[in-house]
Amino acid sequence: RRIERDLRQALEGGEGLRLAYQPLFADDGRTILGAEALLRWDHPVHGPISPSAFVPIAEERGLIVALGDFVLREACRTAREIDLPWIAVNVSATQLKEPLFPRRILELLRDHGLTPNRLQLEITEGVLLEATDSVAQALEQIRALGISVALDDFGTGYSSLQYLHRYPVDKIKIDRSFVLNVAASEQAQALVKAMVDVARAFDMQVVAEGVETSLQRDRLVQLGCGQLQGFLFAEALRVEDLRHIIAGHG
Ligand code: G
Ligand code: G
Ligand code: MN
Ligand code: NA
Repeated sequence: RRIERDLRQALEGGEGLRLAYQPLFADDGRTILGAEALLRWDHPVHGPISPSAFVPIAEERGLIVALGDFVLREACRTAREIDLPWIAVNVSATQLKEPLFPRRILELLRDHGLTPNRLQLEITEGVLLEATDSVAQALEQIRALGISVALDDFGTGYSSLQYLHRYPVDKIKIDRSFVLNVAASEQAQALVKAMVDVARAFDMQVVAEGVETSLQRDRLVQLGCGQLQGFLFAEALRVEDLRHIIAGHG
């Protein structure tokens, strides 16, 4: 496929691929706690292509490990460069299954002079759905190294509560489909509250993602979400823009 060839080329030449960084805020809505790295590809002909379109192709065509390595490298470089408290990186199941993955992460952290608490890995429930012993083992190793793991899109998968038991994580990110109605719907509020209660019981941090309005923010804070992410606060930014708002010139 043409996209595969172009992606290979982009990975080799380092052209067109870059990361954008969306900050996460404390529940005061002002303090920046860290940022999530989000992959962007500006295709020379087709323009911007979403990672939800090309990451699955990369998975299928055996490019995900190289692509993931690029993302981790760039993310670490930025965390160091602009002195971020931590950087969160999305990783796929294939990356986790790679036996050398934990070692590679350590190597990258060391190369960039970062302690393990400066890196967080985001996995989706889908990863746990098809989880094997090797995934469980990788997660265990990664957390033992002091790198924290967040469960992304929380609440959208199946029997998520089972998974928490079997695959402990440090943080859940409540999917934005719950956040969407949380200002108006009592049912949505009950669901968020239930997720916050579960998180407390498992000693996990809670992020609400996709926060777009101040009414949503107020309700989420009231329900106990300690971290907030969404367009209300900031979209995914270029490094220079993130550096700028961190420096307080927002
Ligand atoms: O940023 P955007 O909405 O385009 O992201 C679409 C999807 O792609 C999201 O689910 C996001 O988690 C995923 N994604 C973004 N960056 C990366 C990445 O570096 N690696 C992986 N595996 N997924 C990513
Ligand atoms: O699956 P994941 O949570 O990694 O997806 C991240 C994607 O969500 C990014 O592409 C980002 O652009 C998008 N996103 C971040 N904040 C918001 C928001 O407030 N509203 C909407 N609709 N999308 C958001
Ligand atoms: Mn994510
Ligand atoms: Na998400």
